[in-house]
Amino acid sequence: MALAYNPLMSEPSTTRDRFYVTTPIYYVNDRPHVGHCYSTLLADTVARFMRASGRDVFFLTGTDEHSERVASRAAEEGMTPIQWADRNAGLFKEAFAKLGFTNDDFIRTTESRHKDLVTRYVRTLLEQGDVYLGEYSGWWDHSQEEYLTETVAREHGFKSPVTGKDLVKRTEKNYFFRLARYQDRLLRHINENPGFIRPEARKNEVLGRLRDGLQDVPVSRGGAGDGGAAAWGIRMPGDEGHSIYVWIDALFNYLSVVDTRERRGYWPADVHLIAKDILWFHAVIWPCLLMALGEALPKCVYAHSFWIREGRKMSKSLGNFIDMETIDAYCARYGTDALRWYLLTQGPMGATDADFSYAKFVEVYNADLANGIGNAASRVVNMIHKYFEGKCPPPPSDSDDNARPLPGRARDAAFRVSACMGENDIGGALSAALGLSNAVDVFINDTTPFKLAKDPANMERVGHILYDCVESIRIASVLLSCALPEKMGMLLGMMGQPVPMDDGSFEEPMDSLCAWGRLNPGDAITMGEGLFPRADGADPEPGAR
Ligand code: ME8
Repeated sequence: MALAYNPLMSEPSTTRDRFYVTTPIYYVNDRPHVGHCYSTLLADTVARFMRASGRDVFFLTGTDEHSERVASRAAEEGMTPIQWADRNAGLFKEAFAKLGFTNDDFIRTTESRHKDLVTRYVRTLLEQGDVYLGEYSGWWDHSQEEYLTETVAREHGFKSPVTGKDLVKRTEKNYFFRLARYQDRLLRHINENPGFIRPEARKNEVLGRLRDGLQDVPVSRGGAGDGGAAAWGIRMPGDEGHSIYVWIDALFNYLSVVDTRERRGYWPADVHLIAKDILWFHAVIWPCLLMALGEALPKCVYAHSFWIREGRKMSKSLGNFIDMETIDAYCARYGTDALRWYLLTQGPMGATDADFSYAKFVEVYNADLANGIGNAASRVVNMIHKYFEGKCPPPPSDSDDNARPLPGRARDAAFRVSACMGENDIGGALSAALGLSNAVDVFINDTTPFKLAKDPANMERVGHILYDCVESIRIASVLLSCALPEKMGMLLGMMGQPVPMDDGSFEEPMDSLCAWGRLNPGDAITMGEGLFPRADGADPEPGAR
């Protein structure tokens, strides 16, 4: 097929192993909220970790702009669609920049670099006969901009399964993609690649629906004489009366952005991070489109669940979204890292929804951060100041000594963090990293250096204990830096160690940073401010109105 990238031209040189992570591109009909921030945070954390591990990372997010709802909202606001899209895309960019996200690009589907390639992909599909003109009649879910089959519509009482709004019976002359043609190949791919759709529950859901068989799907809009919608969208090649259906346009972003000479090597994506609401498009329609174009398939589609609020779905009508004002208020009071930690460790990765709760936030903040890594670090640094004038004491000679549990714990933690991250198990990775700092606390309680130090004859032993502690804190900080970049950067700085750069990478790959014994006797360990001051749950919720 005619791709923008010409493989005969010289390959851009990069010898590092590539890693490509994406988020959904978000509709610009509305403002960003915690759900959008969450998916993008997951991608940011994975991207930072992979960069720190020495991978050549490309992290993509962006906005999906050719939606009918953008055109209608813009009209309500007395703006043109692009004015409305500009305004809201700006809000997404601003929100993501404030949260320190390290996306390498931000695609807006109204940009010509995307539109030109989408036109080219669809033209190829038309020329190959994978897209054809036909007539479609189905149940249109206006709130989700998708057609539902008769069975699904009936199952949900002819209401949108997502928003509960009425479905409308609609007939259109449309261009169709021959989805049915790819059913067997898709099924084989899912069965042969157990990691393709994650988590397991979502894979089973897709397999269940595939048992009903696939029907061809419309890929254009406008055949119903719906001039307004067709006018806001990418033209169907060779047919001015139709525009390309917003979902097809949007899915292609993952490919169009890297379909350039410099970036081609990033394809296929390592992981598309999405939520369960858009699983079908990503796990079924997208891979079939890619197969039709002769492209490699993404290695993993990971669909997390939803953030909910007090047990209820967040929605505009309930007005219970955790919006950017609330997010900003949490960050202002506790720091961005604290919010990152709460979302990452308590969020809806896996198959169950997660409730956003202030009480839980305070509990987790105090347990993991204030009394966890924060307290372990300050205990160790304070003792090094009290007993060793702020200089790293000498280590014992044998790191395999059975009385020294920490070197082994640090090795295991580094291994587990890496293994979990490779499986998109961010929660598992962070709990392994935090486990190392908890092990420091336990070791201090067991060995009681503060008691031993009362007798000057014990100072060598106290030094040995504190060496293992500070070295473990150093390694835990490296491992936690993808989740807590600011605070772990401060902590590493206090130990005179390399700090993560703005994109999360270090000057050296993580493997060598996590090797035991980088701190040398005599290295200055400075006292910093408390990293995570205790939170008081009696304070009103940040941003409460
Ligand atoms: O669906 N909890 O855009 P969208 C967790 N443009 N994540 C949530 C969430 C919640 N309560 N609400 C939203 C679209 N999200 C299309 C995508 S991709 C080619 C096109 C996140 O603005 C989650 O990632 O409705 C979900 O999949 C996405 O926002 C939907 O964003």
